[in-house]
Amino acid sequence: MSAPPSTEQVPQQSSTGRTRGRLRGAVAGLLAAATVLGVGHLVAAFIDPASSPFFVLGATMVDHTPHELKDAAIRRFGSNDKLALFVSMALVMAVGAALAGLLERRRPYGSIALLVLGAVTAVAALQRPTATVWFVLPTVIGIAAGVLALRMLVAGTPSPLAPAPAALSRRRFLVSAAAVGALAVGAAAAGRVLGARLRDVVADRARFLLPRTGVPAPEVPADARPDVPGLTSFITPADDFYRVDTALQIPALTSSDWRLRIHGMTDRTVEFDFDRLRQLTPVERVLTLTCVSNEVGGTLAGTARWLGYPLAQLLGAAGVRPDADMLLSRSIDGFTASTPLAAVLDGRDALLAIGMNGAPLPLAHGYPARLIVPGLYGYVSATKWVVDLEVTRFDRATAYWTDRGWADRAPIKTASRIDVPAAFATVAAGPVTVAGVAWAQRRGIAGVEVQVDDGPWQAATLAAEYSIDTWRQWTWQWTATPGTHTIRVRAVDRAGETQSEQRTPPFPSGSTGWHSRVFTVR
Ligand SMILES: Nc1nc2c(c(=O)[nH]1)N[C@H]1C(S)=C(S)[C@@H](COP(=O)(O)O)O[C@H]1N2
Ligand SMILES: [Mo]
Repeated sequence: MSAPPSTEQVPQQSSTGRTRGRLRGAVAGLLAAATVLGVGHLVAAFIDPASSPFFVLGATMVDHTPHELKDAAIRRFGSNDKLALFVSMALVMAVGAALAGLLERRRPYGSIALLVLGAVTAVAALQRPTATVWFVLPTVIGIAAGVLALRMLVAGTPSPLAPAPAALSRRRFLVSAAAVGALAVGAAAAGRVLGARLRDVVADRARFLLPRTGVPAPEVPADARPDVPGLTSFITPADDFYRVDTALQIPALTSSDWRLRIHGMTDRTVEFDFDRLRQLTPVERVLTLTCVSNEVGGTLAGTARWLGYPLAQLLGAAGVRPDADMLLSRSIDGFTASTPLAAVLDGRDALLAIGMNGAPLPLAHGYPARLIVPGLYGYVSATKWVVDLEVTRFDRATAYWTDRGWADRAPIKTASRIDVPAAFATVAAGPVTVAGVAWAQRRGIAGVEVQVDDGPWQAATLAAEYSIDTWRQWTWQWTATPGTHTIRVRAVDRAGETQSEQRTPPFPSGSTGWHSRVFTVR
């Protein structure tokens, strides 16, 4: 006698059971993703921190971000652009992981998704500038651990295919989930401890003795820095100095590991280490550095007292061949910049900088050595963590940002900015001090003019000029009348050129346009 098919034999899930199953699926997915990242991070500590799957994905995204997005990110998040990237990556991954966990309950789609992600990450890992074949290992081991964790946890999750009796009890699921979670967090933490190279570099920097300069930079005289509250300070403290780079982790390079190789179209290849550098006398120069991504009125410019070795002298040791026209500098993290050789050899203060404002370079600003070339935007000149200088030609080589469409030749454009009063400030009618900075490195600022609403342009008072390679402060006394007013500023450089009125975006060679601010006067 055969029993009639009975609905009783197909276990039905209650709706709370279904919800619980979904919740467990999502948790399993999240924990599996955490396992991939944690285990990957731990394995990476033995290879290279840059081979950690999370960093590989992040760095790959940074390198392939269209410049519009990069500019938007810098505009919106400033130097927090990396934090913003990490947070958005983490959010996308979390959603993806939860979905993978949900799918895994029916078919191993979640595991397949993890394997695909692993393959993509492994390929991306091999493309990293410092990659060796070992770079795939953190991803491979991380993904293997993640798939195991997912299979194990999902086996304990009620689903239409593995209904309640086959599923792990709630208690056993919680225990396994906690175990996987602890494994992921523990692995990530161990990875951090083992990957403490950065701490070694912090200690190395703390011990680093700046050589004495034979040629200290002149003090900034009082008449070059008017005493106006809110006006940008003439020398930018290192902590306030804008930071722009593609490095998700600050490259960890100690002064004893550091070498600078100079080669290419030279008479000989030479290598400098700090012992060899210490036989030379560094100079000190106050120079204003500017980022090409700076918007009109933006703050991606800063002035510091740089201690360094004249690049022309270092290149002289290698002997530059006359048909070369580019200096291709390379950072330990693979970033490159193409600098016109003429700018390095024409007598300006192009430096291999090792000190900033009387201290070794901060890690984020290139410790232990970087380039500074007055008059050129940072992306074509200011390579941080620099380890290699190749003398070459523009018709043979390109660099990180020029590969992405930015201009080959990028002299800094004349710019001016209103700092005081603050944007949208309300000020009392009567005398008001308006003040700001202007820069035109290599040419120098000859004048700054201010316009209220559509009135005539009026000359601002220029503070003393420190040098043509630094910004210049200006003030203007305004007799403010009640109402809403727009104040505009423009600079004239020593070549006689007035700053361009036309508003253009930073891409591909730097923004142009006059800065204006609106104030309410009561
Ligand atoms: N290694 C490395 N060096 C780099 C960059 C980079 O991405 N990587 N960015 C350049 C750019 S675009 C600028 S504007 C300056 C910024 O230097 P700062 O961060 O010290 O202000 O560094 C330059 N040097
Ligand atoms: Mo830049």
